[in-house]
Amino acid sequence: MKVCTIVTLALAAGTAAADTNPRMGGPMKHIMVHLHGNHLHCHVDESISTPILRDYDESYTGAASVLDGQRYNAQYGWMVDGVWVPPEGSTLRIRQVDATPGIRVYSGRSLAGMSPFSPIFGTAESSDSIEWSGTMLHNWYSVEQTGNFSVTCLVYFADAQGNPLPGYEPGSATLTWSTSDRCGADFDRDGFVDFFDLDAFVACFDGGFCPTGVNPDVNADGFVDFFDFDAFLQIFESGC
Ligand SMILES: [Cu+2]
Repeated sequence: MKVCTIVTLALAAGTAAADTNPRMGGPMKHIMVHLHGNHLHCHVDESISTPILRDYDESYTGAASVLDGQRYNAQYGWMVDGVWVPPEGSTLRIRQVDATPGIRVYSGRSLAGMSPFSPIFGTAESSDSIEWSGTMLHNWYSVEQTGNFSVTCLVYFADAQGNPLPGYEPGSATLTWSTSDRCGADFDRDGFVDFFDLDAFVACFDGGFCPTGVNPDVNADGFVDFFDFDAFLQIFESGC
């Protein structure tokens, strides 16, 4: 099986890329914001499973290098739902009111294109709120430690001073993540990412033998379902 070994080593060696662009981490998970009368409302798309903060062992180009050595994810995206505009003289703001300690946030893609990766929501002593233009916004969330993480945000109309506009109710959304401690693609934990891992995952997913310390709930949402299959394929394809 010499050929197999060589292929395996090549795959393993090819995983630590230098100077690339960060990954969103999975499909977009939108926070839809709509206005009912004087009430802003947030609806998180629950059809997409809980995102996983992951360290891909890569180094990133330019401002994105703040994510180097971090577990991160950018699947959550703010979106305006329906046709409405802020009341005259006001702007939309998002304020982070609660967060698991250790979570850092960097600003996502603007209309112009590249993410600025500026620290926001209290990261590096930044303000706890940002102005939001209302175009789709995927901020970058990162952590160093493992565990479960969440943040809660309010969306509101703000006056010129940034204070909530009287007469309007803010919307609220809680975003959650978990981390993956190891190379998720190396499912059989033999130190290599190869087709044996795919085999091992399918067996474990189907209720058969699971390697020690590994469980088929790949996206860590508490359920073993098709989303885990999807999540594993994605991890497997992107390597470690
Ligand atoms: Cu999006």
